[in-house]
Amino acid sequence: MGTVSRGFRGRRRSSAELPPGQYLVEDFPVLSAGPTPDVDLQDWEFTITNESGEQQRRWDWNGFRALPSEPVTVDIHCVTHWSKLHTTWEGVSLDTLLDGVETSASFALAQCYGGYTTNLPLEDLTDGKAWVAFGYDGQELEAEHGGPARLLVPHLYFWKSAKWVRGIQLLDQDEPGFWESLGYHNYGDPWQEQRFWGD
Ligand SMILES: Nc1nc2c(c(=O)[nH]1)N[C@H]1C(S)=C(S)[C@@H](COP(=O)(O)O)O[C@H]1N2
Ligand SMILES: [Mo]
Repeated sequence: MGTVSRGFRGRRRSSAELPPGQYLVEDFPVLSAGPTPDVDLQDWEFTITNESGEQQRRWDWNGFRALPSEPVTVDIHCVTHWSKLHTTWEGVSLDTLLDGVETSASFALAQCYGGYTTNLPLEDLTDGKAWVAFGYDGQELEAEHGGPARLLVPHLYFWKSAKWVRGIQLLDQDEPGFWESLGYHNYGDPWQEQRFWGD
């Protein structure tokens, strides 16, 4: 890390900000493997289940929205090669959601309304690296982008940022999610260009 801040460099977009093989977009593409699920806030819940299958946490929408949230400005990188810089979100840190959860798990599987799943090491969700986001660009997160709430894990390819997230299952053994079982890289670091199996 150098000492020149992003603010000092201003708004110029240098290729140093783009992982290999990525190009910039100004719009916000929608990529969904299936239809946008209709999630009623009355029925919405977010749960955390531990490696023994025990439900450790459960929030309804009001309970979730009563948790402390924070603004997040991050770059996002899709495996289909588009990147979008300085996107602004509002979300609850996974550190807040996982606070006090007793677990010896090393892995997590994000589960979504509509059935999509994605896996990641638990440590990629902690220490300020991941959020459950409900706001985008100063507005409520739109349904096509994952509203009411989606996972936001910007240091990994954007398929790990599960839309319409409804829970996190903690696991002792890693378990591939939807795209991971169809040939996408298990981890998905955009800076290492980990797009597919074997990358
Ligand atoms: N539930 C769910 N989450 C998902 C997806 C999906 O199909 N279903 N697609 C993933 C992929 S491949 C990408 S690139 C991003 C796209 O998010 P966007 O539509 O907001 O751009 O969502 C990810 N999260
Ligand atoms: Mo993607």
